Amino acid sequence: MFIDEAKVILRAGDGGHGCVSFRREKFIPKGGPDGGNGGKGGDVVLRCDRNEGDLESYRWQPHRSARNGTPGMGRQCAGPDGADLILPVPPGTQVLEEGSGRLVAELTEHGEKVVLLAGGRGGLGNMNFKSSVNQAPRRSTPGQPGETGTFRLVLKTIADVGLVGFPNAGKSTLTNLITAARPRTAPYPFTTLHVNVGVIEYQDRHGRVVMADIPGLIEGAHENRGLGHQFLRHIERCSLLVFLIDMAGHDGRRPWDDFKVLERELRLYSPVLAAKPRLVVANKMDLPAAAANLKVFGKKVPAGALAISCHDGAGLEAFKESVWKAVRGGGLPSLRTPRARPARARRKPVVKAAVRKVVKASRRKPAAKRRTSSRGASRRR
Ligand SMILES: Nc1nc2c(ncn2[C@@H]2O[C@H](COP(=O)(O)OP(=O)(O)OP(=O)(O)O)[C@@H](O)[C@H]2O)c(=O)[nH]1
Ligand SMILES: [Mg+2]
Repeated sequence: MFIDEAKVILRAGDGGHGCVSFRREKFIPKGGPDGGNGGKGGDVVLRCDRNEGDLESYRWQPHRSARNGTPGMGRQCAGPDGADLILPVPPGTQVLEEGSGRLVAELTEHGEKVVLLAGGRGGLGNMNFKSSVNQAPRRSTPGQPGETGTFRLVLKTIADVGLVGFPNAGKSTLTNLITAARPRTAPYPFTTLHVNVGVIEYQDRHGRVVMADIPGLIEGAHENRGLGHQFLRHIERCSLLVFLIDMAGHDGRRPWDDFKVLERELRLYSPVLAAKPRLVVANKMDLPAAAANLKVFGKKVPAGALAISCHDGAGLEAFKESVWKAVRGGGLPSLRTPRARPARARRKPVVKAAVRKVVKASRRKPAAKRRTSSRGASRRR
């Protein structure tokens, strides 16, 4: 099972207590205090690891604790520090404080580490308290308790391109064709239940683009229809969204209606996500109804669509090229980035009829002047 959200209850290690001890050796009377310090408690550390696929292990084992520090010992021996608890998480994991929802940390780069909870400091042994006036102190301090906390781990996949489309549009088929990922494909809706990440390799350019195939989105997903819309979090970090439209019109649906629904559902999930650059792609162009539908689609959606067919591989090179230009090459001129709706134009101030009359009258030329000018005109005639 793919788990992209988990609650964890964490505890850092307590510090070891300081020790009270006196040196006792043959021929050394009154050897003095030699109680060592306690060791520090272990920290709770999150480490970003690209070999981790999801957060499944945290779902089944949410309680985790770091080791406590060992108490100090005689002969001025300090107790060893407790071992840190290292928790591997996949790239793109966000750590939110349970309750407040405050973002505490975000791990995106492989090898990145974040100390989430600090272990308690070790206590001081009695050797630290000797002085000229107190040569045999029986005092030590206890170790500090380690920090504790409850957090929510949320995985947001890191990908350059996110595939958005209705179920059965061919998202997984496309991912299978142009990446090494092998998501399941089948001629029924909701074959994909979680995000699949594939890498498009560009051998000639020595580059790669990471693409995320997500479950299908349907009308009413914001009201939890289908698989809901929570999985859209996996394409939140993408720099390009590919709207994959079934141009043959599945189940009697019309492609331009599908496009409108996808746009709307994205907007309802997050206006920021909906405003991302997009590339509209018309799939299943090998099917009979597709060509006629594409013509109508071009009229209804001004940006048009890039025609491909995963069945016979037509247009796939052009698709890869467009994706490269959009993600690595500074964007496509044809890419439509919906702009935020402009602020509503301010309404003209309503001038009362009486005031308008006064203004008109003041603009009118004086009657006498008009008369002289008309006389002059008749003379000229
Ligand atoms: N004729 C034709 N069939 C296609 C094409 N692309 C995909 N299909 C078929 O469409 C069906 C659904 O494909 P999937 O890749 O599973 O669709 P999906 O968008 O991943 O669907 P969900 O995972 O359910 O969201 C499969 O039977 C594919 O063989 C195409 O270009 N032409
Ligand atoms: Mg799929």
